[in-house]
Amino acid sequence: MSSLPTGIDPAWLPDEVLRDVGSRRVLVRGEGPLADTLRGEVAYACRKFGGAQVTGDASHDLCFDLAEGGDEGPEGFTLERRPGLTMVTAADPAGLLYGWFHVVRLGESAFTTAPAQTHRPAVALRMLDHWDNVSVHPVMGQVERGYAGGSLFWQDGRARGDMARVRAYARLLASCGINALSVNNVNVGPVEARLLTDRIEEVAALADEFRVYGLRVHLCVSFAASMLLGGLDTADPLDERVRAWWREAADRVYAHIPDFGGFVVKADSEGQPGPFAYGRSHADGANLLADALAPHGGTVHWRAFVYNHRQDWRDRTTDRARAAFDHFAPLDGRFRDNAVLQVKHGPVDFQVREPVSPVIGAMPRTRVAVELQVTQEYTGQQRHACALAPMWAEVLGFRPEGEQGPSVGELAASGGLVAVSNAGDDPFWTGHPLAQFNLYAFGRLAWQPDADPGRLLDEWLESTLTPARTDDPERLRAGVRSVLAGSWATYEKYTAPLGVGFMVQPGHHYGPSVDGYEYSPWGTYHFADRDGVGVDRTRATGTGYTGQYAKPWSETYESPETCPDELLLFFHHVPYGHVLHSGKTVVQHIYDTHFEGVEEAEAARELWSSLADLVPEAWHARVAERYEEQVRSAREWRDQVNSYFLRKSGVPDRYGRRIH
Ligand code: GCV
Repeated sequence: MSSLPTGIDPAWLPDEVLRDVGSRRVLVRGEGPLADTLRGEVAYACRKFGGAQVTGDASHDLCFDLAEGGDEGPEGFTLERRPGLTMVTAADPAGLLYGWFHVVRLGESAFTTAPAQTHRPAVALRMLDHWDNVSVHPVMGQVERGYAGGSLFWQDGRARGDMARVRAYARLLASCGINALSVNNVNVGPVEARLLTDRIEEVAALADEFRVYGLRVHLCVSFAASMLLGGLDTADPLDERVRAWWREAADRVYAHIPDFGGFVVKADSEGQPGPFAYGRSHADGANLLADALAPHGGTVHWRAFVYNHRQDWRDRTTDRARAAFDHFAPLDGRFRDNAVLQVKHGPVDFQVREPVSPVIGAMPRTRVAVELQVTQEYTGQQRHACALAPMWAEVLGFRPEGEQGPSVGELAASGGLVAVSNAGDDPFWTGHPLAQFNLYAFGRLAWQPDADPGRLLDEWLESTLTPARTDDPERLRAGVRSVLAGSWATYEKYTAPLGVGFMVQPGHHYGPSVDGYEYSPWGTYHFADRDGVGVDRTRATGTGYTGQYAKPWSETYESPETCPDELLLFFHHVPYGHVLHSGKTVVQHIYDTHFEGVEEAEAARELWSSLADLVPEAWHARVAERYEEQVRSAREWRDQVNSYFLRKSGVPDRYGRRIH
């Protein structure tokens, strides 16, 4: 552990959080790279705060030790707090390292007497996907859907080589529980494809940095690599030459990176090549790569984001929400053990409100990973404050088979929890400093999917806004808590209503354009006319999508009487006068929430400005500037959405407020 590169925000690990552990006498037992990392952490903390790292039999008040026969399992640890001695024991050094970060979070209370507690990650694979391009993409830039500057790994077609920054990132990720990441975009361009072959050393150099904090590196690969890089005339997954090519490719990767995690693949999706070109199934495609990785212990993450992005908007029989289930559910049981189907949490595309994807509960014989989006593509692009932990907690707590069945968090244990990262080379890591919470919360929820998002917010506030950074931590934390806690709900209020989705400007997806995607080929429509709005996805009269759910949800969603208000327009086309469970009509709900959302954004901006004397200046200025933009944008959303529905419906606002 060394100091952070100058000018880089320490996020939730300012030195101050090491005070309570760094003033102790600390003993670390255990061998290997992760135990060495832990020793480096201890040495750094003790140097800063006057403690000592001791060896052998020397007296100590904090001890990290490997223990055989415990029930912690991989990466787990037991914490025992007795008078005068706090002990962390684990079956492996990774567990000790996670135990260290836990003790750091506890601070002084790690040294009070308490019953022993064992902590285990509920999900074995806790992964971040970087949509980073090696070369700057002409439309998408360096990081696709990135709102935090350039890539931490790549610049101008080359490895960036800023290893101090990469190491600091690895440390932040490990401290919140993340143990894997992919380092290039799922849309694999011709330059990026070569990371698999002649540029594998660049990936190996990153893997060296991440390994010391317990993270395994994965790579996105092109399904057509055997043609692009191997000179074959086919990528047919059943062709023996293709299979041999992938085996050799995997062997070469492992010769450079012995603990390589595996491949991530976007196939037959938004222009990426895939097995359909050869009349093969996605199980054939995934198994080809799984077989190549199997001898080395690697895994293929095969994305289920497969749909027709060249749809004719006039064609009412095609429903993008249905696509993943229609393609993949019939393949249940046909994937290898080291193939994981990676499913976006909602059926469309990371909207502010979607139902949970029916694929997640429909494939009991397939390992499923659930994919979330930490980067805020559709939730304000890190110009708006939008804390996503409450949304993710809802998703992870959803039970596809009703109360008796497993939750999404439990189902994800088979394949993992994965999220698209929001970090880049911005000095605050995440563009909007408050978006650091989203990164932190993802890691903590991946470790414990049923964690309370409010508690995670407090945890993050305590470690980020320490007394060294502010004169009044309590007031500051209370202020930031109040601007963040309801920020997802606020964002939802002033954007697309009642689960209908999109209404964003095409291409970059920022700001309102109610009909922006209405006559496009992307399959994202709201069907507003003079009488009503929403997508009929019922079995009775619509696309039949509700039938992809098990009971009780297939019934709950089928009827507007039982469908939850917040998802009404996702499942139903209803008249503007339809009365919600809240007692309001749909159109009045639209007007009210849009006025409220702007008022809430304005109130958050005022609250933030009242904290000016308490927040480090650079932080304050960056967030203040973002709140100006958030309020401007929220008003634009309000006025466009409200005007649109007033003009379509002719129904006036019952309170006579000005709608343009
Ligand atoms: C990486 C959405 C985004 C794309 C992204 C895609 C995906 O369509 O807008 O930028 O591509 O999802 O998840 O593959």
